Amino acid sequence: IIGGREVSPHSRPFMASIQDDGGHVCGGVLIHPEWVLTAAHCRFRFAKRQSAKVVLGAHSLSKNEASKQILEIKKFIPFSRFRSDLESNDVMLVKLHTAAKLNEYVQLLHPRSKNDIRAGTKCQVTGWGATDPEVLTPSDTLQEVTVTVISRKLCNSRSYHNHNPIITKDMICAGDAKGQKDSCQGDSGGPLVCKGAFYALVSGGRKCGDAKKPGVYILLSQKYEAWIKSKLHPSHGN
Ligand code: 4AZ
Repeated sequence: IIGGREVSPHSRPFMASIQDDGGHVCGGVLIHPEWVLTAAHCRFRFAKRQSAKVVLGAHSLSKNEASKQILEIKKFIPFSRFRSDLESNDVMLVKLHTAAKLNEYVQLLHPRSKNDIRAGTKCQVTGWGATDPEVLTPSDTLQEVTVTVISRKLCNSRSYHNHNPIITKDMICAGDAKGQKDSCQGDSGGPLVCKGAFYALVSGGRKCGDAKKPGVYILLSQKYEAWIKSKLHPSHGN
């Protein structure tokens, strides 16, 4: 998170840090005691997929916090039509081996499916990603910043041209006119919360903290909601 601030410890109890032996790799959101929602491209960032773990209840990644639950992963389920080349459908479910114990430090956040968000809406993005665009190492403590939704038209315009693959209706751009507030490496898979509702996931962007290269987020639209439901509750049809 660029240009943000440290959140009050445990005030975002739905946040997951997805880690491998080398430490934090991606953010995620606990949407059910056994399921974390994250970005599909995170799958390629694990040095060893077998050693990947989900850490819940954390504030500082380095400290031995009694609130932490470190859980093994049973499987990764990327969205069926995830395309890493187009950076589209960058959504993945992570099934935990054992259910998280919900308490003061570990709670669920349910996605609110929405098919668009108006440009100008202010949203919060939260994560342990890099705080310096020049030093792409994770932050020890959980950070958050407010960013503003930018229209797709502007985001796809030549002067913003951010993204080789275009910003489709499944994606939104959000940033800051001065470019000083943004998500960054390691924030991928974390939540974008607008007016208190969890609407989107951090997907990526070309750089961090550049005014004309805003962050790209995956909008949790109905198609993802239906897919999540079919994986979480396979007996209810589908
Ligand atoms: C990343 O690599 C990443 N500035 C996340 C967010 C942004 C860029 C890169 C947006 O995880």
